Amino acid sequence: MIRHAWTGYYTHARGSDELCPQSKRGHNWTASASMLFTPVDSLDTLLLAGLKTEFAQAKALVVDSLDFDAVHNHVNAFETTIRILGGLLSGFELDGDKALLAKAKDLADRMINIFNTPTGFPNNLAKVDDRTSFSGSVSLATAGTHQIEYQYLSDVTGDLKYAAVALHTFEQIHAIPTKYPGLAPMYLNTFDERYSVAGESDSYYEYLLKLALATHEPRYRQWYDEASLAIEKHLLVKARGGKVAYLPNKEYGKSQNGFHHLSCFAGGMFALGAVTKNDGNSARLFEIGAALTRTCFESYQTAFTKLGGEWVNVDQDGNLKITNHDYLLRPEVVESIFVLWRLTHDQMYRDMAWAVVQALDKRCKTEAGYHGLDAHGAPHDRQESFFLAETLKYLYLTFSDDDVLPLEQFVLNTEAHPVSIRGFGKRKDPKSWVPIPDAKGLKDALPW
Ligand code: DMJ
Repeated sequence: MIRHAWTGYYTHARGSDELCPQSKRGHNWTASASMLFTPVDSLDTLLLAGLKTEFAQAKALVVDSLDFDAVHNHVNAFETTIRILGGLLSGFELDGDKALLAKAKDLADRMINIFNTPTGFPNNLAKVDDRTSFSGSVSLATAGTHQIEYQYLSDVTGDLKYAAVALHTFEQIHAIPTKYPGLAPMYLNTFDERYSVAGESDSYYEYLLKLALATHEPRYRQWYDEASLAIEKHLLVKARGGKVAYLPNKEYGKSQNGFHHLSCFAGGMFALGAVTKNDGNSARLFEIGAALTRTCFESYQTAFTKLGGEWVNVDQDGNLKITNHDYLLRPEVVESIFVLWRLTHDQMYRDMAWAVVQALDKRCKTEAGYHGLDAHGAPHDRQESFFLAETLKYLYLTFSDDDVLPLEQFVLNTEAHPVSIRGFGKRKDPKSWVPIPDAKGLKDALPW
């Protein structure tokens, strides 16, 4: 499946951001130039899957053709960090080629001004050609999803400024007023009492946990622990005697009556958070992760395509009903299935993943790659770059031996790009770690 998706891109859309697998042409995110979203997002997947020829094709495109000076339109800073910066860094981590690190550093140097704002919350529209940026409303996810990448970049370059800008943002988020301590509101500059672990919020919580795991810094662990307990207390809804569990948004004190596909990553997050901390909450939080994962998979089983559903309603008896059937090749459900497989080795999770594999092949495969589905099960003519970065990687890893990518040694960013935990891989040597200052030290270390 990985080879088929890549070859379709390489044959019909080489040099573009993404493949349109029905019309067999390329699609770019901006009018001026491609940022090679698919090749960058695919590097580590091709490497982990042992597809050497395809990896060489992707890497040659990235090293020879990725030209940030040619991108004259504003790009989404969050997407650029998680997909392009994250993809370049994990390519460097796994392959070791310093050309990939040099590209990553160049990109971060072009983007770093997004953090130079009065609030410390980054602008979310950046121009990588002239290094300017601006912002509309700032969501929790767009502010709180740069920290893994920028902190890693500090450790592998020895330059504190990258960690300083992103971790200063974490301090600013942690300091804002909140109705529910432990949770941060969905939008940071228009405080309006909306709380979520789905779109616009999701990866902030993921990055608290993964930054704590990657750096062993106790304060991020404490913030994550507070957040996970607050999610349990204020957002989690259970039904059918606890068999069904889901995470609706809470807006002005009222929970929605269902969940978004994007919230389904949280099954894996809760389980990973629980096994990496041993206290009186761990067993309960692990079970929440397992229940969230089972519920998200059950939603797939209710779909006539056996896939997806952007939105799932849950009635009072805990019955699931997909009310938005669009399926965009998203990864969150197989992400949690993969993490639960790794942490339990319960065959049930491989069976779930296999059902998804079969549905993808039946419903989404074309001659040229894989497409998403619209609400009627008809093709949505786009092979999103996260299909190769995440969906296929999580499925591949679910059927691989654990040592292909040990979770004790790597954290995966929110686009499934692995970087080493301190003590392993490119961060093996403690002498190379750039010490992380306290809140005041981070402010003092800002490069402006
Ligand atoms: C991906 O780009 C990332 O997983 C992100 O965190 C959320 N949205 C998409 C996939 O659905």
